[in-house]
Amino acid sequence: MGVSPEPGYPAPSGSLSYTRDGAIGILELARPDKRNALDLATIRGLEQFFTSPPPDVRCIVLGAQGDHFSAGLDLSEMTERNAQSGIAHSMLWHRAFEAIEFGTLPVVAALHGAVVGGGLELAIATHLRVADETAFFALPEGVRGLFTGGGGSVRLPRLIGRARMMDMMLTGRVYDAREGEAIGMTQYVVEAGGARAKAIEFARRIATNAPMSNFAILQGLPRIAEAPPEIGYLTESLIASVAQSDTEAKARMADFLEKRAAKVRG
Ligand code: 1HE
Repeated sequence: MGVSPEPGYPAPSGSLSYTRDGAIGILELARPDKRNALDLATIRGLEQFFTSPPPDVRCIVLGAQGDHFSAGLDLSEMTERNAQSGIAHSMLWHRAFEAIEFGTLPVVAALHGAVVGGGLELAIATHLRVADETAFFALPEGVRGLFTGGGGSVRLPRLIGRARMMDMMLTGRVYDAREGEAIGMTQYVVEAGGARAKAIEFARRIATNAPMSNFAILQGLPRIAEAPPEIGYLTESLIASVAQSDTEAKARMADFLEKRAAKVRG
């Protein structure tokens, strides 16, 4: 399976680079000289990409060039912002990251080095995170006189708990990769330099799931988990019923019953 730049999908901004590897699309933050600080062009590029992802891929790997995933918000763009433009800026981030979390394709993040501030907010909008041993997680907003603006105060407490996020913001606490895994910030840790390859491996596997199942997992699971139980149970029944009536599901179940499908192995 060759890796090819996608002519139809040029980097929406110069700070993003896109290649395709079979059914997998690989999008990378590409401002390593600025430690992949997230400027307006990059956030707009992410919004554009994930709102209309390439039609012929089934899973996206989101990684980064250079030694760090992302240093967060580009602080050089902040100085002139007033309250009103600050709200608009934050809402743009929200739209971009919602396009990831509630988009049509599963997104696997490959993390290394700094995953901080807005970079962490970006990482936790993805569906699966693979960090290498060099990764570290922090929220330096408190130190910089800022607050999260990319949905971090909504997503991160659900992931690691409110008390831990409070600690990170008040004291500047930094979690290393293993600690991040232990508290649920990342699902996997691999050896230094291995996150991209592992993320691609997971993405290939995810791409073989029935598309309807992936859709149900992405759209249904987070909403059901946040819903009052009585709404959650009903929504689960409805989604389960739609998923199992899909012809793909019927074919896959027949494959298993007729001994053509792989078994689950311990
Ligand atoms: C930047 C940024 C940035 C680096 N905005 N330009 N984020 C932070 O508070 C993290 C700030 N960055 C760092 O702590 C460090 O840069 C790193 C630990 C990520 C990497 O350190 P290092 O030694 O590899 O790089 P460096 O020498 O600090 O930076 C290299 C260049 O990148 C340098 O520019 P140069 O022109 O002097 O070469 C830096 O100025 C530039 N750079 N980080 C702009 N963040 C939606 S709200 C979200 C709120 C937040 O994200 S707050 C957290 C902001």
